[in-house]
Amino acid sequence: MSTVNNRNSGNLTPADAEKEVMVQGWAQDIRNLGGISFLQLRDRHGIVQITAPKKKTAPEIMEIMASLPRESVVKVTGLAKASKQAKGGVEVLPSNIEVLSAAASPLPMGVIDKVNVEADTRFDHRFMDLRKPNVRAVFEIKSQVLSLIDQYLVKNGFTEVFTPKLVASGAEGGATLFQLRYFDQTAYLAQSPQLYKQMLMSAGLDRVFEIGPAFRAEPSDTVRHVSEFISFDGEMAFIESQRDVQQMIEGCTQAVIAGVMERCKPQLEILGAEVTLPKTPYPVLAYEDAVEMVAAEGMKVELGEDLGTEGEKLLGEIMSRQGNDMYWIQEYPEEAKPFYIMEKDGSPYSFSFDLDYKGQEISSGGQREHRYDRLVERMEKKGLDPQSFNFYLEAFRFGMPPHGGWGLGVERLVQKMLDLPNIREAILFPRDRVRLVP
Ligand code: AMO
Repeated sequence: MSTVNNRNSGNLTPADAEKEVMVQGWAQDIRNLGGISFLQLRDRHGIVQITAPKKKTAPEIMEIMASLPRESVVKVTGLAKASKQAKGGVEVLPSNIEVLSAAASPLPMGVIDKVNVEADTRFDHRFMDLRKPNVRAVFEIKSQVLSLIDQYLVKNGFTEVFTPKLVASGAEGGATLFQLRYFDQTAYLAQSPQLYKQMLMSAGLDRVFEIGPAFRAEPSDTVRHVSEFISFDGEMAFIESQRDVQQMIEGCTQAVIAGVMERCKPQLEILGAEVTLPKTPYPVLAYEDAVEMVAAEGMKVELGEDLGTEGEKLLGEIMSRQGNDMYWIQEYPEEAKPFYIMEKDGSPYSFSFDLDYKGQEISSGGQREHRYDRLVERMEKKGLDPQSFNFYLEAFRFGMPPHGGWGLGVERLVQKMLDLPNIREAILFPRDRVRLVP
């Protein structure tokens, strides 16, 4: 008996011709034409055609082919044959078909049908939606993004850390905190690793990064806000200025985009996405200049206010006309920034920045206030009770180096890199105000 070669359906090539092969996958499409039956078998790597001419195929197999519901999972053994008609130049003549899991019908949504399916239907049946190669490709790319981030930061002397997601106080404002019962106390889901990554600067870990879930009770229903996202955070001690932090992010985002262009060619082709490497160095805009630039094009933003979604978009268009996809906005008024950001003495500004990519903020950060007294002052100024941050403040009383860092929304980076219309396309099971299932 000849050896059976296990193959991924999409990986069979004409070089496999005349071999006994075994392939498994989903029955994407079945055609029974009387004298011959065709089955398009799909797996993660692609599609192979199973061709069953009635004259050369056992009647039991013809019967299975005739009654097999679409999207069932099957295991096919047979002879691989070179074929000019079949996709990939090879087909399989089945000597055995085993139905591993028959799909019920009707299907909740089609996988290959060209009909436009509502986003809600897609997210309701995400397991089915993800069977589409273009939907799945985004997650293969996202996985590479995470591995590239990791590689870049480790190369730059960072230690990967994991901080608690069940916390006693929030760092990014009370309005977006998810509250829950924690035995007999009140706890919150972490909005960011902010307080912990700063405490680790006092611990001497020097350069840390974390890639993990962050939770925000975002009431806004937009294409760039969700209530659970993956935050890529970094913190660096002994910095001279926020510029040190910005250089690290810039190096990292460039390495990630270049890495995706190199590693993810098949996925980018499936998506029809053209990724280009942003121009470096990323231009630096002062916040007030950014406000003026959008004002010159007819959009009024009050000084001290956020540019807002529309302002960011317009600024993105202006910068894109100058060939810039990525740019910094800095010199934000200290009033607009959280308590942990350092004030620029003698001015209303702060040592903070945002990084925008094609008209959308993807990261923000800055130099931190590491002086205990000044930090407490800033908390009080922002109406916070320093008492409830004791665990954090203590780390500033016994030797805290100057430091700074950033938070970057991984899905926003993926969204903008691939020009996806909605951040939810970069999240397997998105969470927002109206979605908690699946
Ligand atoms: P910030 O609140 O700006 O800063 O968040 C950092 C980055 O996280 C992403 N992000 C989101 N992505 C999707 N949905 C949301 N609801 C959402 N909220 C934020 C964005 C944003 O730029 N502690 C600081 C960072 C620091 O200073 O180190 C912080 O969390 O891409």
